Amino acid sequence: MKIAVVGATGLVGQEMLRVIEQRELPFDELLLVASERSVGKEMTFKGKTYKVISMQDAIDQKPDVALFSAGGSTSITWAPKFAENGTIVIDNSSAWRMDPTKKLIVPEINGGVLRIDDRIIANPNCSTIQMVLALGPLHERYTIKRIVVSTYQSVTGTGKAAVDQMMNERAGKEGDMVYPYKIDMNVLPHIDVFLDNDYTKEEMKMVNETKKIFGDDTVQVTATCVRIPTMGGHSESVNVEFEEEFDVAEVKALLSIAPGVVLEDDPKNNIYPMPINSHGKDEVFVGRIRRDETQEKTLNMWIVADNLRKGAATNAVQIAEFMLENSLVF
Ligand code: 2RA
Repeated sequence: MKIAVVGATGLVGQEMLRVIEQRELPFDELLLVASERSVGKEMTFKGKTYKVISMQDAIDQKPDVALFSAGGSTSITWAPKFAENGTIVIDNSSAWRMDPTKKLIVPEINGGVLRIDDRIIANPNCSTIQMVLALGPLHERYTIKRIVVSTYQSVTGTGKAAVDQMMNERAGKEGDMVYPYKIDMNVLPHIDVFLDNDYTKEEMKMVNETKKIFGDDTVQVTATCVRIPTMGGHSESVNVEFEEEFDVAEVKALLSIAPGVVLEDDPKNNIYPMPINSHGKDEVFVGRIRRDETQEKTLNMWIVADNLRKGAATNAVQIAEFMLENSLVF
């Protein structure tokens, strides 16, 4: 199988390469693709040196699968060109996520909708992926009525320049400002741009993508997405109301066997998920599970995952794995 990683020089692109290596995604040939300014740059992968090539060169080599993390406008322009050539594009940008003709996939939740003729497949937003992975089994068992989620998102979600801003501020150094305000020793209730309804694009991604992945428009979601000065992953405080009554012990039992989920829930011994522990891991960590004592059929929980791993690179590679395992790549 010939694989292309498009956006190979970016934070997520480099994480995709790490995940490909660690999960031993089988390939015969690897193409590293980036913007014109990076063409010719050398990168080492599994002890072999590769030269970064251009989009058109990659298209001409007809990769079987192209893992994209190059931004929405680049994907809009180039993904169809790869797809027309027979390449399966798995795109990490928001460009195709709400396109009714494209699938939005978390393999453990809705991988079964994938078909052999799918050519552009959308990878959901990181904050959506970790939430639906944890809530999927509970939706199946108790039917979710409403989700209220507050997120605490790592600066790595913005990219390297944001990490640099935080670290410069922490070191008392001057540097470029990615955010409208200081991020270190601060929090910003502002991720992506504000829309006419006074929610941010990030918050509406969680609303709309959750419905699409669950295939259920009746699931009501409201979100507040916050940037915090941390690395290692995104954290989410989730309040979820079900149609049916539940038993907390059964909820924990369901989560303890849910694919891709790790239960870390022993508050009496200070055991709960934290981004410092999720960093570099592919699982979604769930804890602080407790009944909402103010409302019937309602649960509180805490969900943490590395936004560059399961939130982006790993989920994209797992979509490729799913396609391979189910003979959907030819
Ligand atoms: C963020 N989810 O955290 C967005 C994009 N990665 O900034």
